[in-house]
Amino acid sequence: MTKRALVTGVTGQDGAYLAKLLLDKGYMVYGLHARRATDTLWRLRYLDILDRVHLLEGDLTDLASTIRSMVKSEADEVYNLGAQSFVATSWMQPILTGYVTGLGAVNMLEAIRLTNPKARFYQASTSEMFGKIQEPMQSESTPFYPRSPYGVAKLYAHWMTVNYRESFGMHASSGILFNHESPLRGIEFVTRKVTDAVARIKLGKQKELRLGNIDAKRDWGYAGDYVKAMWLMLQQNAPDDFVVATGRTTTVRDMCRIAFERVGLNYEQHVVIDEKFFRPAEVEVLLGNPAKAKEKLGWEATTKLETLRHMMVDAELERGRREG
Ligand code: NAP
Ligand code: F7E
Repeated sequence: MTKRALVTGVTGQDGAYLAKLLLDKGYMVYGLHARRATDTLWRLRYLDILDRVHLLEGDLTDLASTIRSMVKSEADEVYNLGAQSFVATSWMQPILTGYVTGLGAVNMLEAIRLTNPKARFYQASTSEMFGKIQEPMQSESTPFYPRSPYGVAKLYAHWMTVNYRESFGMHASSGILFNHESPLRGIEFVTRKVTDAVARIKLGKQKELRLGNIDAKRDWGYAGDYVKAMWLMLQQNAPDDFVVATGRTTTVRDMCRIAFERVGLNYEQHVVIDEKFFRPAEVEVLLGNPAKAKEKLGWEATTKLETLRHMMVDAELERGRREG
């Protein structure tokens, strides 16, 4: 029988890659699609899957939408990727972030509980929940200490996922994913902001790149690898929580250097530090321990940061040349 999946946030970076993965596995894929005045379907077009994903209009903050999406999709597996996901914005819109990123997950859990409690649920949790890190390498047992309204909202959604699992016996799993990037990353996130600038500088369209705290360190992986871990979690007999990471951490500065070097440029001649991009409270360093995911899911990150940076710079150069 054809398996059916519902993906919230299907128009986002991970939603697009996950939808592609599921389609390739023969799933019928439904996507919750929040109406916007501008075009948000470009990633589904980029992966050439727009006509194969069944888009269901709805918003995570609207319980009727989540119930209707469950009824219409008759999903066996639900991946909750929808969120206000930009950390910096979460200080400007903390309440909206709470509604979408926190309560939105509960709307989805309630919709499942009311319509088909046997459906399996994946919650997109995040390394931002570790925030001010309590251990040098963060695993499933590391205490949380979120540092932004986004991290706090995600922590609420995470514990609600655990709670619905323990209270109602739901197959609800939480993937604590560290930063993962790709050519489909939103332009406001630092890896894509850098590769966009590298291409524009190389093509003579821009001179400088303004950044905030380039001493921050992140454990960066490739989104195409990470969506496989999401799927694997829902194929397990028992629900559980997993850290998904590479186990290597790098400064924003070095990540930048690698990208500029790809086109023969020196980042030091182009990067300007701008206070505007500093955050009210910073997550200084993140480094994940993916041992449990390797042992139980057989999952491992396979794309090195250098390969990822080159992939993103090359895609950006091609975009830049196409746009003229
Ligand atoms: P993304 O590109 O920002 O995508 C977010 C998605 O959520 C978009 O499709 C967006 O739709 C949708 N959305 C926003 N508000 C919504 C609402 N009110 N109702 C329904 N949908 C709404 O994020 P991503 O990088 O793919 O990440 C996917 C998920 O994983 C997110 O929950 C994120 O917080 C989490 N996460 C990401 C990372 C990472 O490094 N990428 C790491 C850990 C966890 P529009 O396009 O219409 O705005
Ligand atoms: O920042 C520093 C910034 O915005 C990374 C989201 O997917 O991953 C992402 O959150 C670091 C931070 O990602 C600029 O201060 C310096 O230390 O790319 P980012 P993030 O905040 O780590 C987690 C796991 C998620 O769950 C989130 O949804 O880079 N940084 N200068 C800058 N960051 C940005 N955006 N822009 C700068 O100019």
